[in-house]
Amino acid sequence: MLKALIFDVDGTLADTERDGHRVAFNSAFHELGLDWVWDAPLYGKLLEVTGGKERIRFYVDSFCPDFSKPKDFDDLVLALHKAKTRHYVELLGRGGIPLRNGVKRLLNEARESGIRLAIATTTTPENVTALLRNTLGGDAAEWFEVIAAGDIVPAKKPAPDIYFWALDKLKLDAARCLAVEDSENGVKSSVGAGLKTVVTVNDYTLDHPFPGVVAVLSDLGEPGRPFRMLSGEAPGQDCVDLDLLRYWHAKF
Ligand code: XBP
Ligand code: MG
Repeated sequence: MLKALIFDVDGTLADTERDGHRVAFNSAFHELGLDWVWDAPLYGKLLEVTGGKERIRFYVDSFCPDFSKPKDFDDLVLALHKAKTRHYVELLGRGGIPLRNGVKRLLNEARESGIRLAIATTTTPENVTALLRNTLGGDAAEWFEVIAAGDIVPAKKPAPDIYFWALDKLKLDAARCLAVEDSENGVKSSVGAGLKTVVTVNDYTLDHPFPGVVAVLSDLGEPGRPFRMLSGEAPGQDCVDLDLLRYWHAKF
C-alpha cells in the first residue's frame, strides 16, 4: 500500500536551477568581487555536482586553472554560499519561480487522501521553506512531515543517504513510498535507497538516463494540459494523480 510521497525540490517541484540558483550564484560572485559568470550552458555542466558549496569547488577545480586559491578558500566558499542563499531567497520572495505543472494539484490530492508527504533534497533548508512559502502559502512547509535537506547528511545525491534519512524519520519502509525526481543524480539517490521513482524531466535533464524508474514524463500534467509520456505506461491518463501513482506503485 502506498503510504507516502517523497519529493525532490530543484527541478521537480519547480524549475529553480537556470533562473533561480544560477542567477543567485552569479549575484554572489559579483557581490564578493569575483568575475566568475555561470551562463546557462556552463551551469548545465556544473549540475553534475549537487550542493552549492560542492558546485563552487567543482567549478574552481575544473574550469578555473589560473585561479590560485587563497589560504582561506574554505571561508570564501562559505561566504559565497551564504550570499548566494540570501540572493536566492530574495529572488523567490519576488515571486521569481512558480511551481511546475501539476505539482500543487497532486500535493492537494495527497493531503486530502491522507497520503503522507516528505521532501528529500540537496538544497539548503531555508531555500525549501522559501519556495514553499512563496508558491503555496505561509504554512506549506507544514504539509511535509519530513524535510530532509542540505548538509543534514554528509554524502549528497547521488548517494542514497538523504532518502534513507527521510525514510527513517517517516518510519516507513521504502516499499511503501514513491519518490518524484528530475535528474540522473536524483534517481541514483532514490533508486539507490530502494524507492520506486517517477521522473518529470526539465531542459537540463531531458537526455539523462533513468535506469530503474517506473515512468518518465514531461511533467505531472493538468486537466487540459496533459503530460507527455517519455517512457513507461499510463493507460488512459493525461495527468498524474493518486490513482496513477498507486497503479505504478503496485505494478512495478
Ligand atoms: C539540487 C542541487 C542544489 C541546488 C543548490 O539537486 O543540486 O545544489 O542547485 O543548492 P537536487 P544549495 O534537486 O537533486 O536535490 O546552493 O542550497 O546547496
Ligand atoms: Mg532535482
